[in-house]
Amino acid sequence: MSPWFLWGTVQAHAVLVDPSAEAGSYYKGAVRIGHGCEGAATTGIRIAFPAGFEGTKPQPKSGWNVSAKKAALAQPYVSHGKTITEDVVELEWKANTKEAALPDGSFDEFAFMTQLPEKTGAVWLRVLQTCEKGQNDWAEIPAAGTSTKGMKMPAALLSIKAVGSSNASVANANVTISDSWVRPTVAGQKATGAFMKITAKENSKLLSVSSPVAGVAEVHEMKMEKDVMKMAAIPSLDLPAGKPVELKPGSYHIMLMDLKSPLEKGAKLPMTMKFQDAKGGKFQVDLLLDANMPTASGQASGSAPHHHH
Ligand SMILES: [Cu+2]
Repeated sequence: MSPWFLWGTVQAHAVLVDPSAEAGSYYKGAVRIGHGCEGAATTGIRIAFPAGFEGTKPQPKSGWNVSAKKAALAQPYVSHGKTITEDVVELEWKANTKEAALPDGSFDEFAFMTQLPEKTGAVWLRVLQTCEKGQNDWAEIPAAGTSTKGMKMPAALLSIKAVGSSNASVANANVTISDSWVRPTVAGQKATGAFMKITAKENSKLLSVSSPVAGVAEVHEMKMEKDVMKMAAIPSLDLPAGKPVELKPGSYHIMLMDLKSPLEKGAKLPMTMKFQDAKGGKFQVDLLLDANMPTASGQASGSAPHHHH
C-alpha cells in the first residue's frame, strides 16, 4: 500500500505499518510514530503485546537502547520441543542521547517480529510514547468494532485474519466474493444469517459452507408458500458463469445455527465455502465476514429477523 494513501487520515496516530496479517503467521510489524508530544521530541516507545503473541523480538535501532520485558504465561506453549512458560509482553526503545531522539517534525518506525495468535479478530497494541516533555498513551480501544474515528489516542489496531482471507472481497481463479457481511447477534441468539455477492467465472455450484463459530451452517432459500415466507436448506446453489448471485435478506442466504459465541457488532466470522466447477473439480474459499450491517442503504432494512424451526 502506498504510504501517501494513508497520510491524511492516520499519520497522526501511532499505527501499524501493516495492520493486517494471517492468524498464526510470523509477522514483521512496525509501529509508525508520526509526531512527538505537542512539539517535543520522542525519546521512548513502549509496545505492549497481548497474550498469544509468541517469541516477540525487537529490531534494534541505532542510537536507541532496546529492552524486552517478559512475564509468566497463563497458558504455557511448546516451541521447537521446549515448553515456554514465560514470554515477551513488552518491548521498549529508549533514545541513548538527545541527538538520537526523534524530532517532532520527523517520523520513524519501531519494528518487531512475532508469531501471531491463531485466533482471528481485532487485536490492539498499546503504545506508550515518551517525549523530552510529556507522553502520549496510545491506549484507547473502541467498545465495539474497529473504528477509531473521533478518538484522540487510539491503540494500534492489528486485524488477524483467517489464512487466505481478506475482509471485503475474496477472489481466486474461479470465484469472486464481495460485499460480504453477517448480521450481528444479541445475547442468547443462536442463529443468524450471512450474505454476500458471488460471481463465478465458469458455471459453478456452491456446495456447502462451514464456520468454526457455528455448529450448523447451511445455504438457504426463501420462497412464498400459501402467503407464508418459508425458508429451507438447498443441496447446492447454482452460480451461472459471469453472473453475480446475490445472497441477501429475504432471498438466498447462509444460515448459521447453534452459534458457539455471540457475534458482536464488529466481530469477524471465519467461513469456509466449498464449490464445484463446471468440470466437477472442487475448490474452497476461506473468508472473514464482518458482523456489521452493510453500509449500502436499503439492503439490511426491510428484513424482519426470521424464525427458525
Ligand atoms: Cu435461513
